[in-house]
Amino acid sequence: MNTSAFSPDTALAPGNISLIGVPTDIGAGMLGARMGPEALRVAGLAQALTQLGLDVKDCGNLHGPANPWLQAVNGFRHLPQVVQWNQLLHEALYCELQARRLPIMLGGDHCLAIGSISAVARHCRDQGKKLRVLWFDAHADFNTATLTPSGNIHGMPVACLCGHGPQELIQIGGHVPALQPKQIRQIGIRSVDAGEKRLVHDMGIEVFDMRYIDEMGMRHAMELALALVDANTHLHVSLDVDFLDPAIAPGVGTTVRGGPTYREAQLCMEMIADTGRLASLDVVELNPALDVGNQTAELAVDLIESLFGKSTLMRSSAAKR
Ligand SMILES: [Mn+2]
Repeated sequence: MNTSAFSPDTALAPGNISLIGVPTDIGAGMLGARMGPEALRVAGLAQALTQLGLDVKDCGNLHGPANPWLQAVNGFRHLPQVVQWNQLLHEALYCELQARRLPIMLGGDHCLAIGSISAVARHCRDQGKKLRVLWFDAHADFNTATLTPSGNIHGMPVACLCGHGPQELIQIGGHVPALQPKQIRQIGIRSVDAGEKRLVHDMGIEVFDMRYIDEMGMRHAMELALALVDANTHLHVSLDVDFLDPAIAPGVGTTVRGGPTYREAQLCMEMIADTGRLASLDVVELNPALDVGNQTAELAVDLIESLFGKSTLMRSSAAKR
Protein backbone atom coordinates (compact mmCIF):
# COMPACT_ATOMS: atom_id res chain seq x y z
CA MET A 1 0.00 0.00 0.00
CA ASN A 2 1.20 3.47 -0.76
CA THR A 3 0.84 5.21 2.58
CA SER A 4 2.67 8.33 1.45
CA ALA A 5 -0.66 9.89 0.53
CA PHE A 6 -1.44 10.12 4.23
CA SER A 7 -0.14 12.81 6.48
CA PRO A 8 0.71 11.53 9.97
CA ASP A 9 -1.05 14.63 11.31
CA THR A 10 -4.37 13.28 10.11
CA ALA A 11 -3.90 9.97 11.91
CA LEU A 12 -5.99 11.09 14.87
CA ALA A 13 -8.68 12.94 12.94
CA PRO A 14 -11.48 13.19 13.79
CA GLY A 15 -10.46 13.69 17.38
CA ASN A 16 -13.96 13.53 18.80
CA ILE A 17 -14.96 10.08 19.97
CA SER A 18 -18.42 8.94 21.07
CA LEU A 19 -18.83 5.71 23.02
CA ILE A 20 -22.19 4.01 22.56
CA GLY A 21 -22.88 1.08 24.87
CA VAL A 22 -25.24 -1.58 23.55
CA PRO A 23 -25.70 -4.05 26.42
CA THR A 24 -27.38 -7.03 24.82
CA ASP A 25 -26.68 -10.64 23.85
CA ILE A 26 -29.92 -10.84 21.88
CA GLY A 27 -28.25 -12.41 18.81
CA ALA A 28 -25.83 -14.71 20.62
CA GLY A 29 -25.95 -18.38 21.53
CA MET A 30 -24.78 -17.71 25.06
CA LEU A 31 -25.61 -15.05 27.62
CA GLY A 32 -23.08 -12.52 28.89
CA ALA A 33 -22.12 -10.18 26.03
CA ARG A 34 -24.64 -7.72 27.50
CA MET A 35 -21.93 -6.95 30.10
CA GLY A 36 -19.38 -6.06 27.42
CA PRO A 37 -19.84 -2.27 27.55
CA GLU A 38 -19.26 -2.13 31.32
CA ALA A 39 -16.20 -4.38 31.11
CA LEU A 40 -14.66 -2.07 28.50
CA ARG A 41 -15.39 0.93 30.70
CA VAL A 42 -13.90 -0.80 33.74
CA ALA A 43 -10.80 -1.61 31.65
CA GLY A 44 -10.35 2.14 31.18
CA LEU A 45 -11.30 2.66 27.54
CA ALA A 46 -12.35 6.31 27.88
CA GLN A 47 -9.31 7.22 29.96
CA ALA A 48 -6.94 5.50 27.53
CA LEU A 49 -8.36 7.45 24.58
CA THR A 50 -8.34 10.71 26.53
CA GLN A 51 -4.66 10.18 27.27
CA LEU A 52 -4.04 10.04 23.53
CA GLY A 53 -5.40 13.57 23.31
CA LEU A 54 -8.83 12.62 22.03
CA ASP A 55 -12.07 14.21 23.15
CA VAL A 56 -14.17 11.34 24.48
CA LYS A 57 -17.89 11.50 25.15
CA ASP A 58 -19.49 8.45 26.75
CA CYS A 59 -23.08 8.47 25.52
CA GLY A 60 -23.98 5.76 28.03
CA ASN A 61 -25.97 2.69 27.11
CA LEU A 62 -28.90 2.25 24.78
CA HIS A 63 -31.97 0.68 26.36
CA GLY A 64 -33.63 -2.06 24.35
CA PRO A 65 -35.74 -5.16 24.97
CA ALA A 66 -34.66 -7.90 27.36
CA ASN A 67 -33.37 -11.22 26.10
CA PRO A 68 -36.31 -13.66 26.37
CA TRP A 69 -34.08 -16.69 25.57
CA LEU A 70 -36.46 -18.45 23.21
CA GLN A 71 -36.06 -21.00 20.42
CA ALA A 72 -35.79 -19.96 16.78
CA VAL A 73 -38.99 -19.04 14.96
CA ASN A 74 -38.85 -19.59 11.19
CA GLY A 75 -35.08 -19.88 11.40
CA PHE A 76 -34.38 -16.80 13.52
CA ARG A 77 -33.99 -16.36 17.25
CA HIS A 78 -35.37 -13.18 18.81
CA LEU A 79 -35.91 -11.48 15.47
CA PRO A 80 -38.24 -8.72 16.75
CA GLN A 81 -35.83 -7.85 19.57
CA VAL A 82 -32.82 -7.95 17.23
CA VAL A 83 -34.63 -5.54 14.93
CA GLN A 84 -35.43 -3.18 17.82
CA TRP A 85 -31.86 -3.08 19.15
CA ASN A 86 -30.45 -2.50 15.69
CA GLN A 87 -32.91 0.28 14.91
CA LEU A 88 -32.01 2.02 18.17
CA LEU A 89 -28.33 1.66 17.45
CA HIS A 90 -28.68 2.75 13.84
CA GLU A 91 -30.28 6.06 14.87
CA ALA A 92 -27.88 6.73 17.76
CA LEU A 93 -24.79 6.01 15.71
CA TYR A 94 -26.01 7.94 12.67
CA CYS A 95 -26.59 10.95 14.95
CA GLU A 96 -22.99 10.86 16.19
CA LEU A 97 -21.68 10.59 12.63
CA GLN A 98 -23.78 13.56 11.58
CA ALA A 99 -22.29 15.50 14.49
CA ARG A 100 -18.87 14.71 12.99
CA ARG A 101 -17.90 12.43 15.83
CA LEU A 102 -16.21 9.05 15.55
CA PRO A 103 -18.53 6.44 17.10
CA ILE A 104 -17.25 3.41 18.95
CA MET A 105 -20.01 0.85 19.45
CA LEU A 106 -19.43 -1.14 22.62
CA GLY A 107 -21.27 -4.45 22.13
CA GLY A 108 -23.06 -6.52 22.69
CA ASP A 109 -23.01 -9.37 20.24
CA HIS A 110 -22.15 -9.11 16.55
CA CYS A 111 -25.76 -8.90 15.30
CA LEU A 112 -25.42 -5.21 16.25
CA ALA A 113 -23.12 -4.62 13.29
CA ILE A 114 -26.30 -4.50 11.20
CA GLY A 115 -27.37 -1.32 12.99
CA SER A 116 -23.94 0.25 13.17
CA ILE A 117 -22.70 -0.48 9.66
CA SER A 118 -26.03 0.39 8.04
CA ALA A 119 -25.70 3.80 9.75
CA VAL A 120 -22.11 4.18 8.55
CA ALA A 121 -23.14 3.23 5.01
CA ARG A 122 -25.99 5.75 5.11
CA HIS A 123 -23.60 8.45 6.30
CA CYS A 124 -21.16 7.61 3.51
CA ARG A 125 -23.95 7.86 0.91
CA ASP A 126 -24.92 11.29 2.34
CA GLN A 127 -21.33 12.49 2.21
CA GLY A 128 -20.28 10.89 -1.06
CA LYS A 129 -17.59 8.92 0.73
CA LYS A 130 -16.16 5.56 -0.20
CA LEU A 131 -16.69 2.93 2.48
CA ARG A 132 -14.30 0.16 3.43
CA VAL A 133 -15.33 -2.28 6.15
CA LEU A 134 -12.65 -4.39 7.80
CA TRP A 135 -14.31 -7.37 9.47
CA PHE A 136 -12.00 -9.00 12.04
CA ASP A 137 -13.53 -12.30 13.07
CA ALA A 138 -12.98 -16.03 13.42
CA HIS A 139 -16.24 -16.51 11.49
CA ALA A 140 -17.57 -15.15 8.21
CA ASP A 141 -20.92 -14.24 9.86
CA PHE A 142 -22.59 -14.92 6.53
CA ASN A 143 -25.17 -17.44 7.65
CA THR A 144 -28.77 -17.44 6.58
CA ALA A 145 -31.83 -19.03 8.18
CA THR A 146 -31.58 -22.00 5.82
CA LEU A 147 -27.87 -22.50 6.47
CA THR A 148 -27.76 -22.25 10.26
CA PRO A 149 -29.61 -24.64 12.56
CA SER A 150 -29.28 -22.41 15.66
CA GLY A 151 -30.91 -19.29 14.24
CA ASN A 152 -28.59 -17.06 16.27
CA ILE A 153 -28.48 -13.81 14.34
CA HIS A 154 -24.92 -12.93 15.43
CA GLY A 155 -23.87 -15.42 12.75
CA MET A 156 -25.74 -13.52 10.04
CA PRO A 157 -24.85 -9.80 10.07
CA VAL A 158 -22.68 -9.77 6.93
CA ALA A 159 -25.37 -11.63 4.99
CA CYS A 160 -28.02 -9.17 6.23
CA LEU A 161 -25.90 -6.14 5.35
CA CYS A 162 -25.46 -7.59 1.86
CA GLY A 163 -29.22 -7.96 1.50
CA HIS A 164 -29.69 -11.62 2.46
CA GLY A 165 -31.94 -11.93 5.48
CA PRO A 166 -35.33 -11.02 6.89
CA GLN A 167 -36.82 -7.93 5.29
CA GLU A 168 -37.17 -5.97 8.56
CA LEU A 169 -33.45 -6.41 9.25
CA ILE A 170 -32.00 -5.80 5.81
CA GLN A 171 -34.00 -2.61 5.32
CA ILE A 172 -32.68 -0.84 8.45
CA GLY A 173 -31.18 2.36 7.12
CA GLY A 174 -33.55 2.48 4.17
CA HIS A 175 -31.20 1.16 1.50
CA VAL A 176 -31.14 -2.51 0.42
CA PRO A 177 -28.54 -3.80 0.40
CA ALA A 178 -26.84 -1.55 2.96
CA LEU A 179 -23.46 -2.73 1.77
CA GLN A 180 -21.84 -4.09 -1.38
CA PRO A 181 -19.71 -7.21 -0.87
CA LYS A 182 -16.79 -5.43 -2.55
CA GLN A 183 -16.70 -2.90 0.31
CA ILE A 184 -15.86 -5.65 2.83
CA ARG A 185 -12.57 -7.33 3.72
CA GLN A 186 -12.62 -10.17 6.21
CA ILE A 187 -9.53 -10.96 8.25
CA GLY A 188 -8.73 -13.89 10.57
CA ILE A 189 -11.49 -16.22 9.40
CA ARG A 190 -11.02 -19.86 10.44
CA SER A 191 -14.46 -21.35 11.02
CA VAL A 192 -16.95 -21.32 8.18
CA ASP A 193 -19.76 -23.78 7.46
CA ALA A 194 -19.78 -25.46 4.04
CA GLY A 195 -22.91 -23.72 2.76
CA GLU A 196 -21.74 -20.42 4.16
CA LYS A 197 -18.38 -20.83 2.43
CA ARG A 198 -20.11 -21.23 -0.92
CA LEU A 199 -22.21 -18.13 -0.33
CA VAL A 200 -19.24 -15.98 0.74
CA HIS A 201 -17.39 -17.15 -2.34
CA ASP A 202 -20.36 -16.50 -4.66
CA MET A 203 -20.84 -13.02 -3.21
CA GLY A 204 -17.20 -12.22 -3.96
CA ILE A 205 -16.21 -11.05 -0.49
CA GLU A 206 -12.45 -10.74 -0.14
CA VAL A 207 -11.33 -13.00 2.72
CA PHE A 208 -7.92 -13.18 4.35
CA ASP A 209 -8.34 -16.36 6.33
CA MET A 210 -5.83 -17.82 8.79
CA ARG A 211 -4.34 -20.07 6.13
CA TYR A 212 -3.60 -16.98 4.06
CA ILE A 213 -2.18 -15.15 7.07
CA ASP A 214 -0.01 -18.18 7.98
CA GLU A 215 1.38 -18.40 4.47
CA MET A 216 1.67 -14.75 3.48
CA GLY A 217 1.92 -12.98 6.84
CA MET A 218 -0.33 -10.46 8.51
CA ARG A 219 1.49 -7.49 7.02
CA HIS A 220 0.78 -8.62 3.48
CA ALA A 221 -2.85 -9.45 4.29
CA MET A 222 -3.37 -6.00 5.79
CA GLU A 223 -1.65 -4.26 2.89
CA LEU A 224 -4.15 -5.87 0.55
CA ALA A 225 -7.10 -5.27 2.90
CA LEU A 226 -6.18 -1.57 2.97
CA ALA A 227 -5.35 -1.26 -0.72
CA LEU A 228 -6.96 1.72 -2.47
CA VAL A 229 -7.99 3.34 0.82
CA ASP A 230 -7.64 7.02 0.03
CA ALA A 231 -8.38 10.46 1.45
CA ASN A 232 -12.08 10.07 0.60
CA THR A 233 -12.44 6.69 2.30
CA HIS A 234 -14.41 6.09 5.49
CA LEU A 235 -12.75 3.14 7.19
CA HIS A 236 -14.98 1.12 9.50
CA VAL A 237 -13.53 -1.58 11.73
CA SER A 238 -15.79 -4.32 13.08
CA LEU A 239 -13.76 -6.13 15.73
CA ASP A 240 -15.20 -9.40 16.98
CA VAL A 241 -13.11 -10.39 19.99
CA ASP A 242 -13.17 -14.02 18.79
CA PHE A 243 -10.81 -12.86 16.01
CA LEU A 244 -8.03 -13.15 18.59
CA ASP A 245 -6.48 -16.41 19.65
CA PRO A 246 -8.37 -17.72 22.70
CA ALA A 247 -5.05 -18.11 24.53
CA ILE A 248 -4.95 -14.30 24.85
CA ALA A 249 -8.70 -13.60 24.63
CA PRO A 250 -10.71 -16.16 26.62
CA GLY A 251 -13.64 -13.82 27.30
CA VAL A 252 -15.77 -14.72 24.30
CA GLY A 253 -18.55 -17.26 23.71
CA THR A 254 -17.40 -18.61 20.36
CA THR A 255 -13.67 -19.24 20.70
CA VAL A 256 -11.84 -20.92 17.83
CA ARG A 257 -8.20 -21.96 18.22
CA GLY A 258 -5.54 -20.79 15.84
CA GLY A 259 -6.22 -17.08 15.82
CA PRO A 260 -3.81 -14.16 15.51
CA THR A 261 -1.24 -13.57 18.24
CA TYR A 262 -0.96 -10.42 20.28
CA ARG A 263 1.66 -8.97 17.96
CA GLU A 264 -0.25 -9.85 14.80
CA ALA A 265 -3.36 -8.17 16.18
CA GLN A 266 -1.36 -5.09 17.19
CA LEU A 267 0.13 -4.91 13.70
CA CYS A 268 -3.39 -4.86 12.20
CA MET A 269 -4.37 -1.98 14.43
CA GLU A 270 -1.17 -0.02 13.82
CA MET A 271 -1.43 -0.38 10.06
CA ILE A 272 -5.00 0.92 10.21
CA ALA A 273 -3.89 3.85 12.38
CA ASP A 274 -1.20 4.66 9.81
CA THR A 275 -3.84 5.27 7.14
CA GLY A 276 -5.47 8.00 9.23
CA ARG A 277 -8.84 6.99 7.80
CA LEU A 278 -10.46 5.15 10.71
CA ALA A 279 -13.88 6.75 11.13
CA SER A 280 -16.00 4.25 13.11
CA LEU A 281 -15.52 1.11 15.16
CA ASP A 282 -17.47 -1.83 16.60
CA VAL A 283 -16.09 -3.85 19.50
CA VAL A 284 -18.30 -6.90 19.93
CA GLU A 285 -18.74 -10.33 21.50
CA LEU A 286 -16.74 -9.56 24.62
CA ASN A 287 -18.30 -11.82 27.27
CA PRO A 288 -17.15 -10.89 30.79
CA ALA A 289 -18.89 -13.97 32.24
CA LEU A 290 -16.27 -16.09 30.46
CA ASP A 291 -13.32 -13.77 30.97
CA VAL A 292 -10.47 -14.20 33.40
CA GLY A 293 -9.89 -11.11 35.52
CA ASN A 294 -11.16 -8.82 32.73
CA GLN A 295 -8.01 -9.59 30.68
CA THR A 296 -9.90 -9.78 27.39
CA ALA A 297 -11.45 -6.35 27.96
CA GLU A 298 -8.01 -4.98 28.83
CA LEU A 299 -6.58 -6.51 25.68
CA ALA A 300 -9.37 -4.93 23.64
CA VAL A 301 -8.55 -1.53 25.16
CA ASP A 302 -4.88 -2.11 24.32
CA LEU A 303 -5.76 -2.82 20.69
CA ILE A 304 -8.08 0.17 20.49
CA GLU A 305 -5.27 2.41 21.75
CA SER A 306 -3.12 1.19 18.87
CA LEU A 307 -5.97 1.73 16.47
CA PHE A 308 -5.99 5.36 17.54
CA GLY A 309 -2.31 5.81 17.02
CA LYS A 310 -0.54 4.70 20.18
CA SER A 311 2.47 3.11 18.55
CA THR A 312 5.01 0.94 20.26
CA LEU A 313 7.41 1.45 17.40
CA MET A 314 10.38 3.71 17.94
CA ARG A 315 10.35 4.88 14.38
CA SER A 316 10.05 8.30 12.84
CA SER A 317 7.05 8.77 10.56
CA ALA A 318 9.43 9.05 7.63
CA ALA A 319 10.78 5.58 8.35
CA LYS A 320 7.28 4.15 8.46
CA ARG A 321 6.81 4.72 4.75
MN1 LIG B 1 -18.63 -12.13 14.47
